[in-house]
Amino acid sequence: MRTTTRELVEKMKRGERLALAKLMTLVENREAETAEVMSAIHGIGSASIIGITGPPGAGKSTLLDALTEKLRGLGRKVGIVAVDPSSPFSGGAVLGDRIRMQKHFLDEDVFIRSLSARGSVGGLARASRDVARLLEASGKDVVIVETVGVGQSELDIMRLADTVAVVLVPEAGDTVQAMKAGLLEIADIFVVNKADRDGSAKIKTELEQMLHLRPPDGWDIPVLMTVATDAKGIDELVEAFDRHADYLRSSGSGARRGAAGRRSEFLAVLRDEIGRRIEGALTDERLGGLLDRVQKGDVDPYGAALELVGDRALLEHILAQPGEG
Ligand SMILES: Nc1nc2c(ncn2[C@@H]2O[C@H](COP(=O)(O)OP(=O)(O)OP(=O)(O)O)[C@@H](O)[C@H]2O)c(=O)[nH]1
Ligand SMILES: [Mg+2]
Repeated sequence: MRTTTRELVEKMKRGERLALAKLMTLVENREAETAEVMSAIHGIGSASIIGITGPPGAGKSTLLDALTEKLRGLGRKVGIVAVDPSSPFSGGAVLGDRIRMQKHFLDEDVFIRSLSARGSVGGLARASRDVARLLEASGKDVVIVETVGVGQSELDIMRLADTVAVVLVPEAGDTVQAMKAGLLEIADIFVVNKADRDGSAKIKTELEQMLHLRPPDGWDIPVLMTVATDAKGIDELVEAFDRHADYLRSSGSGARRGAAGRRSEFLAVLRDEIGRRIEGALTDERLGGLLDRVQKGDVDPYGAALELVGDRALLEHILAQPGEG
């Protein structure tokens, strides 16, 4: 690891916000040093990672704001990751969040980071998880990850969370849409926001009926009602998060999730690192020569790939690449 990066990690651990922000940028861009940084911060800190997702405009950001206020009142340090998988830019929604969260800007113990889909979706899910880890290592007690929308990418991102809250609103068809999108599978807590509007009792009943059909697994998914704009129902929400954290600890379910997460993380990093080394060797004579023959059509891509994995010397040579890229 470069000295500057090591220094950044040390500074971040001491609570320096600028160092934290720089490390986040490095990790978001998936720089070659990401693996070393993540390895260096392993096991540092202990935060509850909470995911908040749901359809656009459900009030997730407003809820997050009220939640942050409440958590700060309890003396907990809060990290926030606002992820927008649909936009390659730091777009409108995220900008809106920034403005909304302004009252927390002067609070040293709140750190807000926005991430957008610059690279692949898989890359975004990993960047989100790593950014959440950095926040944990910097001493946050709670890290909240908000995603916009209801697609596969949101589901992937939500996998990083210990507890997932799915936010719905009393609008026709919303429940059905959410179910189709697979939100029922990932929800640990349902929040019916905009409970000041008509139809919120109905959607709550609908959800509870649907949840009854699930086989019992030790955690009864609560359906809570909130009015985020008036900070109503926030105490109950925090209480539900704490109960779920207790459940994860006492049931062993948290440990199982952790093991499964570490497994897929390890495999993903391994693929990444090997991929980097291949990229690094592309300009090299031996792999380059094979690539050249593929490009000319002299060998078919499948055959060439199989030839490569059968060539131990070439494989070893590739794996010995520095892996910059
Ligand atoms: N009536 C009512 N309006 C609300 C409530 N919560 C949020 N809103 C309004 O709903 C709109 C959307 O709120 P956001 O917090 O931006 O929703 P979001 O889910 O973060 O939106 P995206 O990030 O764009 O998906 C805003 O105009 C809020 O003021 C609520 O409890 N009741
Ligand atoms: Mg939002």
